[in-house]
Amino acid sequence: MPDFKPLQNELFLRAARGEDTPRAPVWMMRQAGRYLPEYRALRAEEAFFEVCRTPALAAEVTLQPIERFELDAAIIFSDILVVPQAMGMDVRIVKGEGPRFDAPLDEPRDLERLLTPDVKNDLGYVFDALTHTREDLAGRVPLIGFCGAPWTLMAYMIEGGGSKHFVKARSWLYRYPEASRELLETLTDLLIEYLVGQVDAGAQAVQIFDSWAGLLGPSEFQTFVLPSLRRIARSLKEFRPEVPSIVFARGAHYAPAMLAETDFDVISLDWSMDPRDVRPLVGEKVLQGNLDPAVLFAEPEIIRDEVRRMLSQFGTTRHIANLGHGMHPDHDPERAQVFIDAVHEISEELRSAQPVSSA
Ligand code: 1CP
Repeated sequence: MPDFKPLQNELFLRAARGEDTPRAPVWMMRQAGRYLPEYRALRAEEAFFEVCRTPALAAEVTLQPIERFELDAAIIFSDILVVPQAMGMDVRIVKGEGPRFDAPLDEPRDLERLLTPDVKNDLGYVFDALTHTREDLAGRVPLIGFCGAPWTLMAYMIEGGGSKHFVKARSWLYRYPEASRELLETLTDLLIEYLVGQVDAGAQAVQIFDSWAGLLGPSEFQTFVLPSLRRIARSLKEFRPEVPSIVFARGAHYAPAMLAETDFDVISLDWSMDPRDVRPLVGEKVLQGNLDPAVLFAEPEIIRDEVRRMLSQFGTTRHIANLGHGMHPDHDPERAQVFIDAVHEISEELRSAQPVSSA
C-alpha cells in the first residue's frame, strides 16, 4: 500500500461508520463531469475512455469538483462499463447518446465470448488512477472507488447501451434463468476482486451502483440481484473490514429492508423515497441521498428550502447528504455551489440545535 498523506477531513468516513458528526458530509454523484466547463474543455481533446485510462487525466478530472467546491469526498473518475470492456466487450461513448456496445449478448452461448480478465493487468489502469488521485488529493478529502452492480452491468451487456425499460435484459431472467445466474455470479466474483484492488490502490470507501435495480420487481430482485449484492458486501467486510461500502439500488422501493440485512454500511436513496419511511426499516444503517437533481435547476431559495426539507427528513445522525441521482450535463455549477453551501449551513444549524446524543 503506498504511503499517503493523513486525511484532513474525516466527516464522510465518520458518518459512513455511523458516528455523529457536527454536520452531514456532502458529495454529489457524477460530481466530475459534463456540467463543469473545465471537464468539457478536457473532453474536447480526449476521448472518454482515454481519460479513464490515463491516471494523470483521471486524477485531474476527479479533482475538478474538489478544487471548486467544499465537498467532503472525491469519487474516482471512471465508468461502470470498464468491467464489461475488460471482459472483451467493445464499448464506445457516442456523443449525445451515451455508451454503445458493438456486440451485445443475445443468447446464452454468447457468454462463451466473454474473457476472464486478469484484474490487476486489465483494470490496473483504474488502480493506478486511484493511487495517482489519492496522491494529488494529499489528504484533503477521502477518495471513493466504485463499480456497477452485477445486474446493472448485465443489463448493459445484453441491451447494448442505455435503454428506457431494458426489456431484452429483463427477459433474459425469465428465458434464461440459469445463464443469467451464471453471468451474475461471474460478475460478482470479478467485482469483489476489482473492489478489493481499488481499496489496495487507495480507495477509502466504495459505492456499488445498481442503477437499474428499480426495473425489477421485488421477487426478481430477491432471486437474482440480492444474492450477488449480499456476497459483494460480505466479501468486502471479510477482506477489507475498515472500508465502508455504499449500495445504491436506484428505484428499488422495496429494497431498503432487504439491503438492511446485508453487510453494506450505507444505503443510498433516490429522491422518490421518503427517508422517514425508510429509517425504521434499516436499523443502524447510514442513509445517503436524496435531493432530486432537478431541484438544482431552481432558484437558490428553492434549493435551500428543499435542502432544509431533505435534511429534516433524514434527521441529524447517520446521514450523508447527496443527490438522489447524478449531476445532469445541463446543471449550472453555481447551483451545485448553492446546494453544497446549503447543506453546510442548514445541517450545522439543525445539529447544533439538537442536544448531543449520549450514545
Ligand atoms: O461524454 C462524456 O464525457 C461521457 C459522460 C460520462 C461520464 C462523465 C459517462 C458515460 N460516464 C461518466 C463518468 C461516470 N460514470 C462516473 C464518474 C464519477 C462521478 O463524478 O460520479 C460514475 C460514478 C459513473 C457511473 C455510471 N456510468 C453509472 C452509474 C451511475 C448512474 O448514473 O446511474 C452508469 C449507469 C453509467 C453508464 C454510463 N456511462 C456514461 C453514460 C452517459 C452512462 C449512462 C447511460 C445510460 O443512460 O444508460
